[in-house]
Amino acid sequence: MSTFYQEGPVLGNTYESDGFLKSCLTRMLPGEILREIQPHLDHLGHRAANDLLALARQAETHPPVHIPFDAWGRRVDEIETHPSWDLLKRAAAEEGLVATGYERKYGSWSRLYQMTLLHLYHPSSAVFSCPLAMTDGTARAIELYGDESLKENAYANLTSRDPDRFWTSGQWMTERTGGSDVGGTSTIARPDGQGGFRLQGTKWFTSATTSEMAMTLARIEGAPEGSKGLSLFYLELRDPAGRLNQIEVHRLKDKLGTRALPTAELTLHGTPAQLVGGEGHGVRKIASLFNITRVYNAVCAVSSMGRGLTLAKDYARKRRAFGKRLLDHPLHAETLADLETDYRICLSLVLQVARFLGEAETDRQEGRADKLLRILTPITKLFTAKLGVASASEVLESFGGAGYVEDTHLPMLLRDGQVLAIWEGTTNILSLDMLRAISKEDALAPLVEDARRRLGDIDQETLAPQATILERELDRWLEHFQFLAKTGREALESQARTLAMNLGRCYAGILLLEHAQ
Ligand code: MFK
Ligand code: FAD
Repeated sequence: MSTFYQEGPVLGNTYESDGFLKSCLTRMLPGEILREIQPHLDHLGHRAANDLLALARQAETHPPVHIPFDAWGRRVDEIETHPSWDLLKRAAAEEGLVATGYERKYGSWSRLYQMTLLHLYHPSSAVFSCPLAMTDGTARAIELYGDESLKENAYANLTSRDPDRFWTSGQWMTERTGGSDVGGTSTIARPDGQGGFRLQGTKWFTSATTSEMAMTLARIEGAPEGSKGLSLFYLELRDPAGRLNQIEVHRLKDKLGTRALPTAELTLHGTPAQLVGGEGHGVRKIASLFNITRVYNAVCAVSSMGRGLTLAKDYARKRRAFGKRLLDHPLHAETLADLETDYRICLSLVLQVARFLGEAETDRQEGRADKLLRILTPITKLFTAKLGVASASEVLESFGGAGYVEDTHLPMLLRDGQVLAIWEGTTNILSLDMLRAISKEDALAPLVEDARRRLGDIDQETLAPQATILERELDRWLEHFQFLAKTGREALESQARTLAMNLGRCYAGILLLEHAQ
């Protein structure tokens, strides 16, 4: 009888062990800021491999439960989550996952710091990063469109570091008629006669349904059809006594992944709500929210890639086949090297987007960062999500059969990775959003200029061949785009995904080359 038992992969401090992340931050951040924030990154990297990881595993194995009625038949619609889910929320507040982006202690660098925290937190969070994303996006929407009372109350709670005060927010856009085509929203808002509104309608996907508040879209009675007739609303889920505010929860979704995250179908039966940013143009206003969640989505996709890669590399040092370690087989080593390249390409891209986000919000570049962020957000979201799914699949395969077995916690990487390409805008919808950013915001020229400037700055002695390849790729991309644009809208739309993926790969390649010098 064999006495052999395979050693599994072991996770160490996820900041300390990520040499590429550290070298990117050293390159991008002013030295004094990096010195100041490094202990925090190190601390969170430690937690990600220890207590947070344990909490995330508990939350995954104890998914939320919907309790429609109490013992006496009263409708209560409780959603019970495991205590570990609540502890992940407390940890997020204590570590300033949202607050860091709004305190702006490091000015335009604050977002890069915050997104690095998210990068460390997400893979050990059982996707508590989802409510955090919507919380952050909501804080931004309130900052831009909210009145003083929203800023003093909801905003202060959403950006708090105090776990007893910290609120999370939902983002309720999707109805049964369509999550992409939100213009078909049929939720109606009726004035309540006291300056507020009452909402009536059904929302088909509402994640983080245990949040304290949500931002949603509804049509004020009599407003025109289509998306411009929609308005943006703020609502609180519960009254002061803790009862749901005329919200009926039908059921929780039975999902492929994100199992700890409660995602409900619900109906608003006259739920009190407050108009945000005036009547109409709700989609344009809620875009300030979903453009933030799309950045979160990208950071989380990349951080999961990093987690899978770390585990696969550790395992390849421990597992033996045909007389040597997996790592010593040239083909397995090459497979891991490809995963590493994809991780580095994607990490370079998301860190740069975080940088542009910080610049755009602190407005140091007179609109330049705004345009770069506008076009790079959909590209980065779709590109990292697609590479993330492919990477997770390869990571599972690199463990052989163990990668397919639930108690290794590896299948979760693939199940949770898949959703990142669906929610917050599918790949096609984001490809079309890239076209929208080009046609409406004139955002292509600044991106091409930025790419050419970076190529021009690359060290010609050592990296000239790679720079030339990328320059040609960029030229070819522009030719392709101009040809399609001349051919007509249908041709351009049909190729939008190819265009977005290729531009993402080319720009990210340029960023990676910059890091290589
Ligand atoms: C762990 C990871 C964290 C992530 C957590 C996620 C959890 C939440 C899960 C969710 O999925 S929440 C729901 C997410 N839903 C979406 O993202 C919707 C996807 N569909 C789209 O994005 C459609 O393209 C869109 C709804 C925007 C189409 O709407 P329209 O109204 O048919 O398009 P139109 O007329 O082009 O745009 C209306 C206005 O919005 C225009 O402005 P104007 O009023 O000034 O003309 C657009 O310019 C503006 N707009 C649209 N997209 C924009 C934008 N502005 C800025 N940025 C954008 N991306
Ligand atoms: P559809 O819009 O019907 O799309 C179906 C397919 O058609 C997609 O492949 C899409 O790319 C394609 N398509 C659509 N239009 C076009 C076009 N013009 N050109 C080319 N292709 C097109 N939503 C919320 O509002 N709040 C939440 O909290 C939330 N949580 C979610 C949690 C999970 C786990 C999941 C899976 C979804 C969640 N969603 C949430 C919903 C999510 O945002 C939508 O599922 C998503 O936006 C897609 O909408 P849909 O499902 O209606 O698909």
